[in-house]
Order: sequence, then structure tokens, then C-alpha cells
Amino acid sequence: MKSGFVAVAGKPNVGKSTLINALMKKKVVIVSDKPQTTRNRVNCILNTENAQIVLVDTPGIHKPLHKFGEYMVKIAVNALKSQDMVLFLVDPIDQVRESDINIAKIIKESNIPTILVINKIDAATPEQVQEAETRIKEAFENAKNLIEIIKISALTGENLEVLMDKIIENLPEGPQYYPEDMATDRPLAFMISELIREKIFHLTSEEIPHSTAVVVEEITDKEDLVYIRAEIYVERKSQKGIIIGQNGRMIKKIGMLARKDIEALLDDKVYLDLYVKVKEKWRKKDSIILNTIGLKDDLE
Ligand SMILES: Nc1nc2c(ncn2[C@@H]2O[C@H](COP(=O)(O)OP(=O)(O)OP(=O)(O)O)[C@@H](O)[C@H]2O)c(=O)[nH]1
Ligand SMILES: [Mg+2]
Repeated sequence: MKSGFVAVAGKPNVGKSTLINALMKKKVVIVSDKPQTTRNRVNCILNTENAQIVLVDTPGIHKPLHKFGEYMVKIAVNALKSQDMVLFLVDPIDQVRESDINIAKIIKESNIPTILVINKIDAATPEQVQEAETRIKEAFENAKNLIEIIKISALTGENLEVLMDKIIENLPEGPQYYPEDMATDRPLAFMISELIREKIFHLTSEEIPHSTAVVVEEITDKEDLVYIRAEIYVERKSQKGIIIGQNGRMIKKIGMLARKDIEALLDDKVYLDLYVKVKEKWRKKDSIILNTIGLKDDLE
């Protein structure tokens, strides 16, 4: 059979996680309209008749502003090493910028077979797509590892079959890395914390989503439901007030939407208990980033 690890890379917000869910034909990783939604490396396992494709979701590569950002970028750049293939996504609406060119350089030097993916063609003008293609081609001039340029829409599904065929065609012969019934390499607690974090990204704005982290503290099977207790970390007291909201309205909304998604994931009834905690400047503190939030596993 054909099999391998395919890193999905690019700057923040280009649609990496959306593409992975579209290829998986189910929601595995979280998505939002705000940059820097993905913070971890998440292996998503896609089984076809004669192939196992491990799609590796990565944080968007950007200029980091704090320690936490530095780790996120490190995770993404590390994930570009020792993979079988890279899908490099660009966003023609935002255009190809210096940040894309810098990522292109890393990919070029890695020498890993790469498919260039121009995403969001449903919303971009033909001129924007053309311009993006010209600029990204320039960046990959003389590259030996460029397989093909494919234009897609992860949102509408346009051209995803062409992309899938190209991926499988270029994967090496290899073993089945994961059991067939496994969708991701991440533990349940992580998947649950991500679903909660996604709702915070959807419902809050400005610095709030980025100042937030979620840690699942308890998952207990009870007679007729699963009890889950999670802590939402914020950096300041004022942010705690915003997450809780007037009369607790915001935290209720986050909890209700997250619970629905978690129930779908577990196929069981869920009681979701959320607590908000102030962890001052957690994005600058190694012990919280690496141990409590668990980024240490991603950096190994
Ligand atoms: N119109 C359009 N929007 C898209 C498409 N793909 C993704 N998006 C939108 O782009 C935004 C970002 O999508 P994500 O999948 O979270 O992007 P990402 O690259 O994973 O972002 P980070 O995790 O922050 O690095 C969301 O609002 C998506 O709905 C597409 O093909 N067309
Ligand atoms: Mg993402």
C-alpha cells in the first residue's frame, strides 16, 4: 500500500485546517476566521482503499511576538522536516507576501516533495489567483522538489479530488502507520479542549482568543452521561470578565456550543463544567506552555 506523512503548511489563516477536514470528510481539527487558530501539530489519519495518508496539521508560520508564538512557529517548522510530502497553502485574496516567500525558502531547502496549493479560489478573482501563481512560482524557481501547482477551494470542495489523486500518486510504498479506526493521534482530552477553544475563537475578538488556553482536568463516565471539567486560562482579570460575560452569558454560550460538538464526538450525553482562571502572562511562561498546556510533546 501507499502511505506517508503529509505536512500541511503555510502562514496563518490560509485554510490548512479547513482543507484537512474537507479531505477527511469530517471535522477533526478546529477552524476559525482568526489567524493562529491552530497551535499544535495534529496528525489526522485518512484511509483510502489502497493508501493511508497522515495529514499533519500545523500552526501558521508567522513572526512570533512572545514565547508561546515562538513555540508555535517552531512546531510548524519542525513538522516540515522528515515528512514524505508537503502541501504548501497560499491565499490569493491576501496575496503572496514576504511571509509566504520565507516559508517557501524553508520548503525548498527541505527538498521534500511539495504540492503548491492555491486555496480559496471560490472567493478570489481570477486576477488574484493568477497573481498568486506567478509570485509563488517565482519563489520556487529552480526548486527540485516542486511536484505541481493545484488550485482548490477547501470550502466548496472544488478540485479536492485532483489534489487527493496527486497526493496518493506521489506517496511512497509504506506500512499502515495507524489503526484504521483512528482519526487522530491526539488524546481525547486534547480534542475536547480544542472544541472549547474553537468556540472562544468564534465568540470573542481582539486579543481575547489569543490570550486563552483550555485544559481539560477531568473526564468521568457517569451512569447516563460523561462529566467533563475544563479550565479556561486567561492572562488578566479583565479578560476573565469578558469570557464569563454579563450574568454569565458568554461562558454559557461557549459551554453550550462546545457541549454539542463534544456530544457529537463522543456520541454520548455530556455535562460540561467550565471554570475561568487567571494565569498571568501565561504566554511568556515556559512551565505553563510546556507542561500544563503540553506543548512539550509537540516539540519532541
Ligand atoms: N472562501 C474561502 N474561505 C476559506 C477556504 N478555506 C478556508 N477558508 C476560511 O479561511 C479561514 C481560516 O481557515 P483555517 O482553516 O482556520 O485556516 P488555517 O490555515 O488552519 O489557520 P491557522 O490555524 O490560524 O494557521 C476560515 O474562516 C475559513 O472558513 C476556501 O477555500 N474559501
Ligand atoms: Mg489551522
